[in-house]
Amino acid sequence: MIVIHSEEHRLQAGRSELNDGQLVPCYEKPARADIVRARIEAVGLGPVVEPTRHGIAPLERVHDAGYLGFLQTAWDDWVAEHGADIDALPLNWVAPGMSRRRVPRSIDGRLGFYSFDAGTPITAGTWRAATSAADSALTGADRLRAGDRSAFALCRPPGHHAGHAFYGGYCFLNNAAIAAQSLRDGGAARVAVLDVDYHHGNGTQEIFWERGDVLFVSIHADPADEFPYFCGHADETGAGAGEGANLNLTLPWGTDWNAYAQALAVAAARIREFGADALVLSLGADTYGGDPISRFRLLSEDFLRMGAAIAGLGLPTLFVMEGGYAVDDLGVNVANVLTGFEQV
Ligand code: OKS
Ligand code: ZN
Repeated sequence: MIVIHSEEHRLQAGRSELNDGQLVPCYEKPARADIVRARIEAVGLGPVVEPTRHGIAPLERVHDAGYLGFLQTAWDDWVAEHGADIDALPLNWVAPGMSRRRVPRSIDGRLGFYSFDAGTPITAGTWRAATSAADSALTGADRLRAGDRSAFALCRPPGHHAGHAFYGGYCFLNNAAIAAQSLRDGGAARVAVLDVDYHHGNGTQEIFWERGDVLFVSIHADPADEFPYFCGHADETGAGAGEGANLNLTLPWGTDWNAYAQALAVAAARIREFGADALVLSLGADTYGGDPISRFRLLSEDFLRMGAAIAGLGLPTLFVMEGGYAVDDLGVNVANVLTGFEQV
């Protein structure tokens, strides 16, 4: 399978995130993509190619124009206010009852307006890195349209927490949603997005919430216990034309392959029933037992089984990289999904 990857990912290299009451080094760091690329080359998965530039139009199909404008100038606005020595992190958010009608003028206000956590620093290279990742996903969608059975967009920064007009959870542009919309615009009548990252893909859910043409299925840690906390519950099923086209499968801390495989079978059955023409797979490997910020217990060999189960759907499949922070084992775990898929 072809792998799409840009070196520009390393322009996103935040210094620190707020975690457990402390500023700690960012878990979402360039070494993640480097080790995945190295493993993919070692196992000879397929050629690694640069993304082609797709410009702003396909981003605007999914994201708010005002939000995209904010992201493009946020770093310069931050530097003008605070200097270039510190990454931009938000500190204030709206609570229920506060007005969200006006976009604040101040950069600090706008960081809070367009975000939902303090774990996602904006840096000098954030916009370029994020657009390179979106371009990788879009180039992967192009490959499916050209007839490839599968493609892997090795995206960094990740995307599934980014919504129509917000960032957070290390995500700025929703690479998977942008690719899914691109497949729709390219002629696929129905597209399924399956999110196997440990965390709920709240951004993807929000973007397709009222859409009956894009099915979103996510298998993740119960948000009662886990980030992003405020959505991802089983009773969130979509609205309007999208009623029933959103499926959240929540699992408890400590979940192993046995329980995970059962949820994956339920997800697969729903995707089959939906009758998708193409599948976008949000591929996080933070379900791994060794992940430093997550609490499932998958083993490296389980990711081979995951890939095989996904292949069983028989759909043109675009894999889009999301989370996974056990860096030493991340290459093996991600490559295992892809080789497990190819072996079917
Ligand atoms: C607090 C930790 C925030 C967890 C972000 C999870 C990112 C992720 N700073 N999403 O899939 O892996
Ligand atoms: Zn995750």
